[in-house]
Amino acid sequence: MAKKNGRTGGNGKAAGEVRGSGGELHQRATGVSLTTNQGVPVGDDQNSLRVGQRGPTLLEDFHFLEKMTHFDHERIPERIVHARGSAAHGSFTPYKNAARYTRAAFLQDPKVSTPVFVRFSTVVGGAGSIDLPRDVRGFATKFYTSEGIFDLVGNNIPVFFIQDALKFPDFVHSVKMEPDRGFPQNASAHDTFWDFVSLVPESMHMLMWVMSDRALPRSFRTMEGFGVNAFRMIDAAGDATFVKFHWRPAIGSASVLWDEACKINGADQDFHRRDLFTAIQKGAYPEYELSIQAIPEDEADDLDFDILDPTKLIPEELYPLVPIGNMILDRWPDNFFAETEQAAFHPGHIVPGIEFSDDPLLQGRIFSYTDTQLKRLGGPNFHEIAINRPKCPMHNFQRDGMARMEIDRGRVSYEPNSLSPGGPRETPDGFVTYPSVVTGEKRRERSPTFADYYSQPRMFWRSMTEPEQRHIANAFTFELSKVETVAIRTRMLGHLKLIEPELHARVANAMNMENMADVIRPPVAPRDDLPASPALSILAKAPATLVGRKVGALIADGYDRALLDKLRAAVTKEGAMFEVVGPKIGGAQASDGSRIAVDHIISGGPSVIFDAVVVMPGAVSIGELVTEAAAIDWVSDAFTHCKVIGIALSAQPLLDAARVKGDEGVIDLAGGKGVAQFLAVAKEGRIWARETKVRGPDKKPGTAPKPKKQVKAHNGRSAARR
Ligand code: HDE
Repeated sequence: MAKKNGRTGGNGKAAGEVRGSGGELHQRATGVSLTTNQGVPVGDDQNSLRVGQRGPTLLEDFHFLEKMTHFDHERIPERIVHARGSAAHGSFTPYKNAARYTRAAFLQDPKVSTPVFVRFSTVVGGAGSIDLPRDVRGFATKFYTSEGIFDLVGNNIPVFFIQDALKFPDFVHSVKMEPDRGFPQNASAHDTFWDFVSLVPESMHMLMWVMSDRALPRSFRTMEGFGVNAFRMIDAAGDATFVKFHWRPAIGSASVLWDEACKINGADQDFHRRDLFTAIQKGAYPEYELSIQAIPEDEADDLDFDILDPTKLIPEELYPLVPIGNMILDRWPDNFFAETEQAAFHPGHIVPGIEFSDDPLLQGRIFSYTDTQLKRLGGPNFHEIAINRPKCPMHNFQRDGMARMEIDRGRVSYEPNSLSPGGPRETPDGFVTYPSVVTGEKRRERSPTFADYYSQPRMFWRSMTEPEQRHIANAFTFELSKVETVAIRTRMLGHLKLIEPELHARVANAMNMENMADVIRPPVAPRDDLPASPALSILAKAPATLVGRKVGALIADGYDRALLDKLRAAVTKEGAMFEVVGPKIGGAQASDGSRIAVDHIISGGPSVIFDAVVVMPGAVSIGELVTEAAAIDWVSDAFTHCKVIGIALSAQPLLDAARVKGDEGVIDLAGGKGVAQFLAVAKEGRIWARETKVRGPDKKPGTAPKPKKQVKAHNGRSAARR
């Protein structure tokens, strides 16, 4: 066969080009042979083996059979939940010795870091679905500790829908696409989901979270994480403490608005994946602090709610977070499939010093994850896949099975044995289960301590700032308006009435379904005395910062180059990213004659992908821009999404076309202090006062606190014992 390198010009042949027998153009020789998976050099990768030139293909074409079989199996079954995920490598370093709580080796020495692999995910949609549906996010961390793998398989919401693992298949079936029609993909706004949850009142607390801004994170980098279930930590003396795990993002939490999410999904359906990738690429490494809430075993019974009930949380104001260490994610996986897709997380992967509680959801999870891996990863050897392999020594007598990688040596594959003197043995300081005492009759019964379904949802509502309450009411309205069965809507209205009359009133009013709520009798009357927990609000504790955020500037011919340079420098100095948007990808010409390329064209970089924006077209191009729908949308979306907008004088006609009214968030960049003022206001986040003017009919003056102001907090641990 010819080995010459060929180049085409149009559809013709370049001079000296040689085609192979399949008509393909040959590439430059590399000295590396293409082989089969058995290492056999392949002579022809263009033509299958057939009888003559036009006859049937032969079954003996082992190269074809191998290649096609491999291809046919290139996709493994996606995860039944959490199918769409994005992951990164990094490391975890404890702040100090946590021996007070646990003997876990990776939590003892601040000089020793532990490698981690973190996978973030949506829950409901398939692997190719959008990044910004209204949904819970998974936050699963694999710690490769010196004593084995510890998987902290958490979510970005601290409670869950159900109390018993037996109900998980029902819950997931209800929220996934409906089986007869195959839609909706990745949306809870449909009848079967609301039918199920409205019949299962334990889901009310989680519904409040899922209807809140928590379900629309701005980025994986601005998302909290929670272990949800109670675990135990065991110290060197064998004493136990109940713990709840919390991750806090270093740059603070942030979310997007629903309308923004809908538009982002259109503009960039890989929004979160791209954001994580880009941040790591640019060295803006995502960072999270790991904390625990530590509840001594003898105090657990005095809590208002059962520590084993995963639909309840323990307010931080009662048991403050104890910071344990810091995690930095600094490396994108080399191969998405090999690592992100094949990663097998499991809440049952624990290390000495960390143990389970009897939470009935957690107990069921311990079975489900192994079972899932067997199916997804094809057999019992998934621990041998590179991403799942422990980074400490691993020896036992398990053998064989599908896709065994290890070539086990010797005649001994059992224990005890005397024929393998150097073989693995039990170690006295290995894992020994904490001897908690369990008594009782065998029963299928829920503990009455799990029965208060409405008090914590009410506490959650009362802990929100006014914009957050507005978003919750709007989300219920949106979702229930998508429910076709009226009886499901009226049932849900009955629950909302029990959670908080004000919430019910807003939703019923927005749906024009007042006085239609079902009467629902709660097994335990909702409490009215739980103090608000400000820690539950994103806005009440939002830091004033631009670190890790993204500012976009809309330019066009005639823009002010000096202003753009000044902005870029100032924004970058704040730790934010700066991107430029213009009518043509090749760039725009500044008033001083210089030209820079832009990062996005206007329709390709809509303002929804930025946290704050600048509108600075030139006088010469403004006439064209005001007739360009994408440019008008760019500005009007930024305004209705309550973003801070910096403007150059030349922008006014475009602002008029976008019907932007001046307010405290529309900032004139002219003058020496313009840029500094823009940054100062942008750090504060969105202009919430604008929201009720441009969106949302259901704002009612209520008792809700304002963002940034302290709401009435728990007044100490004694509150737990009332
Ligand atoms: Fe999971 N969950 N889950 N889950 N879960 C899975 O395991 C399950 C629950 C969570 O990035 C599955 O490998 C049951 C709570 C995350 O790969 C499956 C119950 C929390 C991920 C499974 C729960 C989670 C999963 C599907 C109720 C937060 C993705 C694929 C009893 C604390 C991990 C897989 C990754 C994945 C079962 C409830 C978090 C089916 C039975 C509560 C982050 O085994």
